[in-house]
Amino acid sequence: MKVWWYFPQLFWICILGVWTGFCETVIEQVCDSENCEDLDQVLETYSESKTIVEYHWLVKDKTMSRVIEKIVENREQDEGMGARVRRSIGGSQLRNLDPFLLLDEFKVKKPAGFPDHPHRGFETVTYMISGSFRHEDFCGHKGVINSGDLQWMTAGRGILHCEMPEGEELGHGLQLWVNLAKKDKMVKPAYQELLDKDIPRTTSDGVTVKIIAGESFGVKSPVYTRTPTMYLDFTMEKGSTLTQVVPDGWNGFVYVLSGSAMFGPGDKAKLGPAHHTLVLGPGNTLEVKNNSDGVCRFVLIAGKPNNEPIVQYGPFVMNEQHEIQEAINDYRSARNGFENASKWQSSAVKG
Ligand SMILES: [Mn+2]
Repeated sequence: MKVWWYFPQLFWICILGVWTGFCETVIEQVCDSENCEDLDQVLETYSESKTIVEYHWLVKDKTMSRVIEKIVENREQDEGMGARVRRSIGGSQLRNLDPFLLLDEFKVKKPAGFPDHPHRGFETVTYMISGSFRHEDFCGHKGVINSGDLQWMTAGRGILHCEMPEGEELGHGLQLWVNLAKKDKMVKPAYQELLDKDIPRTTSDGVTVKIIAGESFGVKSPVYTRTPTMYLDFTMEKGSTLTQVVPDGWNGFVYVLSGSAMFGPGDKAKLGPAHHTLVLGPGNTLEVKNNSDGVCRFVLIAGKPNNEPIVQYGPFVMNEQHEIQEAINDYRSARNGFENASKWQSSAVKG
């Protein structure tokens, strides 16, 4: 047999080696938190996720540029106790966009805030734009996230927590709710917290991107997403252009934080002004051109749909009605994940 016959085999062995190494790096970072899930379980779930494989295959696929299917203006509304919120996903015009249940741009100043409340069945992702927020939960997990920091919280089977502004400054940020697939709804709660300085970012030709989840310009986020998710924070200088891969089959949207730009291909491009949500049509890339007079900042969020029934009752999101009743009963009777609920109060509530 000829020597060259072994070359393809060696190639695949190398690929496997690199892939395994990458998986281990991600898992180590995920498990930094003490409240963490069983490592083997995380690894198993991770290996089922096709996220990274899909990204690479896309390069070989034919490019299909996504057009903007729907544009919704998100007006500021009162969320009680002085919190001001612009609801992107989760409002009356965009009930949900599988796997996303909600995206809020919040502006909260003391004494307003979000005192003790439960969650079950999904993840809450808090990303601070400016100011600080204090977080405290019923398992003793607490901390402050500051401007640019990220907290990716998997509520799983149950979290009771409070989220309050810290200091006198206005707390300005985004909160995204990512639904969990049926198989993950009752997992043990987990946290992934990244300081601003630890979130990977890159700049190229007037485009700066912070990679909160997924991949952009060949740079990957260390955040592990049970539901394959992409979350990118773009700042585009005047005159800059961008083509970003958004995996085929994923649902995606853009939420414009400030400035404006044109989204979509060529003459099909549509204007995306600040505080508007742009829902992406099918395809595998998104083209953006900033031909405005200033800088445009927006987040691009996309995820693999679960394609499962969604039954939501406030902070509980399950697949069936009876599971909602169970969640309410579990919370009230402090069981099945809500064990500490009856004896816990946050320091904000206790005063
Ligand atoms: Mn919450």
